[in-house]
Amino acid sequence: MQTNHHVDTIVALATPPGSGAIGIIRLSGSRAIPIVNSIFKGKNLLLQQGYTVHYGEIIHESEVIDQVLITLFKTPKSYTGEDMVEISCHGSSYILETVIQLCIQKGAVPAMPGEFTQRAFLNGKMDLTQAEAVADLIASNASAAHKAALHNLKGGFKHVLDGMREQLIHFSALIELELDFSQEDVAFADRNALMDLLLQITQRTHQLLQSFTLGNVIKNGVKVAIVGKPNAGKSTLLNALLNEERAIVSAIAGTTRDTVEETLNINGILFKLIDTAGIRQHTTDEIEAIGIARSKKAIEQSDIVLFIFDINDSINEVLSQINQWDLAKHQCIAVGNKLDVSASNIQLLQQQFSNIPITNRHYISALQQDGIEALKLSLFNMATGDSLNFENTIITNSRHFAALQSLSQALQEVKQGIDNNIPGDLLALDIRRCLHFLGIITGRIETDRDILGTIFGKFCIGK
Ligand SMILES: Nc1nc2c(ncn2[C@@H]2O[C@H](COP(=O)(O)OP(=O)(O)OP(=O)(O)O)[C@@H](O)[C@H]2O)c(=O)[nH]1
Ligand SMILES: [Mg+2]
Repeated sequence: MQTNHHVDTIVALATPPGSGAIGIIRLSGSRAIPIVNSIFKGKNLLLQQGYTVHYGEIIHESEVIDQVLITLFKTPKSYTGEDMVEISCHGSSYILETVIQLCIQKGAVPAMPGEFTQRAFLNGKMDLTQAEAVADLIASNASAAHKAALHNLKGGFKHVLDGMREQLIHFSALIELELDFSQEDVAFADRNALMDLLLQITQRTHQLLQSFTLGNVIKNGVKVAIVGKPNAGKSTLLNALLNEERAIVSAIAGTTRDTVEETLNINGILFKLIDTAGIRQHTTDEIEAIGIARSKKAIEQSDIVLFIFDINDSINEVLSQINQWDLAKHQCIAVGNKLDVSASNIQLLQQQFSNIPITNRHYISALQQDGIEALKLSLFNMATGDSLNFENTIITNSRHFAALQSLSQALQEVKQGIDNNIPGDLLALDIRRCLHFLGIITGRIETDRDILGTIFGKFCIGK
C-alpha cells in the first residue's frame, strides 16, 4: 500500500463486475464531491447536504453516458469518515467502466482492495477487529458465520478487549503510582487484588482462545467423511442427508469409485460431506483400489467420521472394520444402517453392538430416511460442542488467536513476577507487554503498514 494513497480521492466499483440492474461506483476523499460534480448534469452537488440523493446525468463532452442517482455523504458521517459519493448507474459494464474512467480523468485514483475500509480504520471509524469483521461478513455464506461476523462488526469483540485493556491500565496505574512514591516504601497496589485482576483477565483470554475451535467450525465448516464397507449404504445416506439423489446408489458392491463431496447446512453450520468408496481389504480392481486410497485419506483429513455399517452384519465384522481403519482415534459417529430390514428393534441393537468403541451411535434406515434428523443433530452438537452462543465473542481469525496466545504468555509472566516479588518497575514493563498484544488485535498501537496491507489486501476492491 502506498503511503500517500490515504490523501488521494479513490474510486472503485462497489457492486460485482458484469451486468446487473444497478451498478454502484464509490468515491472517497476530499475531492470526491467536486470530481463527481464536474461530470454531473443536475443540481450543483457542491451546495448539497450530506445524506441526500440527487437525480441527474453523467455527461462526457456533452454526450450523456447514463441517468444516475448520486448519494452524498459528508465527513465525518460516512463509512470512511471522509466525503463520499455513491453513483448508482444502470448496471452495464460499459457504462460503469466509462464513469470510473471519467472520475480518474478528473483526478480520482483507483482504490486498492479494502481501501475504503482501511480508511475507515485509519480515520478511527472502527478498530481492526471491526474492519476484519467487514471482510468476514462479506465472505459469510451461512448463518453462523454471518452472526459471528455481525457480532464483531457491532463491536462485540472490541468491547471485550477494551474491558481487558481498562483492567490492565488500572493495574499498571496502581503500580506506577507506587513507583512515584518509592522513597516512602508504600504499596498502593495490593498484591492480592492485583493477582485477582490478573486471574480474571487470564481466564477471559483462555475463554477466547478456546472459542477458536468453534470459530474454525463456523468460518471454515466441518469436513465429514462417510466411510464403511461396500454396500453399507454410504451413498444412500449422503442422499438422505442432502435430501436429493446426488450420489449413485446400487446393489453392486464398489459402486462409488471416487469421493463425492457436497455441502450440507445444519442450523447455520456448513458440513462438507465426503462420500467415499467402500473400503474392503482385498481388491484386485485397480480403479477401486485408487478410490479406497482416497477414502483413507478422507478419513485422515476429516474433522468427523460417519462410520456406517450394516446392522445385519455380525458385531465381530463391525469391530474388525473399526480396527482396520483405526476409527477409535477419530471424532466418530457410528451409524447402523438398514433398520427397515432388520428383525431387531433399537434396544436389541444397542445391546448387540454395545461393544463398539464409539460412544455416539445411531440406528437408521438411509433408504427410508428414518433417523436422519437425529443424526444431523448429533453432527451439529459434535461440531459445536453444544456451545454455540452468539452472545459470546467467538474467535474466528487466526491473527487474533496468535495475539491472544502471546497475551496469555505475557500474563503468565506478570503472574510469575508478582509471585517472585519483582520490583514494580519491572512489573510495569511486563504489563505494558500485555497491553501491546491487546493493541495488536485492535490496531490501537501503531500497526505495521505491511500487516495492514495483508489484512486489507484480502478484501474485494470497492469495500
Ligand atoms: N433395505 C435397505 N437398503 C439400503 C439402505 N441403505 C442402502 N440400501 C441399499 O444398499 C445398496 C448399497 O447402497 P449404497 O448407498 O450404494 O452403498 P455404498 O455404501 O455407497 O456402497 P459402495 O459405493 O459400493 O461402497 C443399495 O441397493 C441400496 O438401495 C437401507 O437403509 N435399507
Ligand atoms: Mg457408494
